[in-house]
Amino acid sequence: MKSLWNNAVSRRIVLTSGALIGAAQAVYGSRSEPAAAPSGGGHGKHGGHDGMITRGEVDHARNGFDPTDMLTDWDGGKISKLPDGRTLREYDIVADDKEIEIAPGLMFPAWTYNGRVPGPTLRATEGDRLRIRFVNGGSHPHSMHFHGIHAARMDGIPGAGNVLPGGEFIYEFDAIPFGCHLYHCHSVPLKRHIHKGLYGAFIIDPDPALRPADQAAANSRLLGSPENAEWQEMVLVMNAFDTNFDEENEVYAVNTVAHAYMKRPIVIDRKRPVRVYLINITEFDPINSFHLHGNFFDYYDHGTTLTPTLKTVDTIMQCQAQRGILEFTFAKHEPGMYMFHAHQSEFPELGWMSMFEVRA
Ligand SMILES: [Cu+2]
Repeated sequence: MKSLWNNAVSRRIVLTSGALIGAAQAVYGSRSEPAAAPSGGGHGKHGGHDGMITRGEVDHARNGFDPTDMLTDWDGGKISKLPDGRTLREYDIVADDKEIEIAPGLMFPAWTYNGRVPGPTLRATEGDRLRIRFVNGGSHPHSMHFHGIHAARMDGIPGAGNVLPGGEFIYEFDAIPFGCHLYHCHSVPLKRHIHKGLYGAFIIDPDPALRPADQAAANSRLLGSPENAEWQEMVLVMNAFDTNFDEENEVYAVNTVAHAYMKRPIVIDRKRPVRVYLINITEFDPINSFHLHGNFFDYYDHGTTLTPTLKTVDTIMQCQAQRGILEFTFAKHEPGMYMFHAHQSEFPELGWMSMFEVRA
């Protein structure tokens, strides 16, 4: 298997060659039908890109998750009040083995949180209490390691919240600091547990009452506030898949499905500002990046500040587990298709290329 796959040429053509996709199917024995013909409808506005993106359609219903829905399906958990008046958010997360389709006809034997890759986007407000009941329904030990502030015994590493198959563990800690964070499995070998799909976004909105000096900015970040409703928010998790286990990625994406937002561009109302929660969880490559066409953005590294850490940039680079918030507007642009993609030139060809469809 390795000799068939482990060179740059095979990585590059995997998404464009029906023969190689067929080979991938044979490797995994998961689908008998050939890769579908190019779709008609979705390509009409930018048919010139047909040669640049995957052919056919992924069966999102069978996957059980849809990249368009995943942009905004915040999970606030089950909410109640603690005796001290604070908000308690309770989550149930189950890890499982599950085959998912990451490009048309290309199945990947993933490990998932709640049946999806990335796992649910957990969203809370600064200072909330979080209680996450984690059940391991998979075939290997797993955990949930949160990037946040918590006790060592809640860290989700071997010896502290690592869960054997069939077992469970309750992680409990406060939602601090505010920002754009993530969680992932921290069982060993780590690179295998991450690249199989055990990760997700973890967003903590600032509490405006605690941020008097930056109240307007804090309000705009707080989900459910009138100020926040003005914004078009979305989460983009940059990920990749090693489909032949040679410790190199064959498929790159944001939110798992290669070229999903080329076929179904993300619609932007140009009158409203845009906020992207961007997270890099890509394994095997040291960095990933985000480049926006025809526009510039302000950037908040880790999302832990309310004033930008970088102003007026059009490209940002992230190592694994680095993340941040991008803010930009198309208010003065003419409507149209505005591309965004990784600026490592190989990644867009292998799936990490997307479109904003800016509408008047
Ligand atoms: Cu794991």
